[in-house]
Amino acid sequence: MPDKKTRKEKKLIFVIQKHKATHLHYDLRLEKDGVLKSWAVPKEPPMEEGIKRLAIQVEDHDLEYADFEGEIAKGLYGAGQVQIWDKGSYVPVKFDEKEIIVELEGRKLKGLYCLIKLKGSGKNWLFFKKKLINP
Ligand SMILES: [Mn+2]
Repeated sequence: MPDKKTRKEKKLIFVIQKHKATHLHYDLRLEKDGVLKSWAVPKEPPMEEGIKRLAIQVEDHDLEYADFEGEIAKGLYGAGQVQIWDKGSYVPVKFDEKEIIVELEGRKLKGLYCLIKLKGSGKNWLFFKKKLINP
């Protein structure tokens, strides 16, 4: 059984960047194996249980990108304003190819969140706050 100290050492970066590109979306990023695993969420990420959001997996980003805010110039991929919408750390509970459960410690998103890969699709996932069965 890992003690509290061990859990603390496992804290990893989590960030959500609000991105006003051609279509407004929210880029959810989780540090994993030295990169930021990334998903584009077309609607505001849920702060409460009971709301499920589509999350489209996109290419990994460098860790340094977690601090990026500013303007991506016209003509470049993703042109538009990027601002950090939420940032903090997370503790992985489960992290595999089809299911990710994380405990988020952000300013807006706190608690257990799930990313579940949709069957038959290469990159579509569902992102939602996990219902606590025994609170
Ligand atoms: Mn984006």
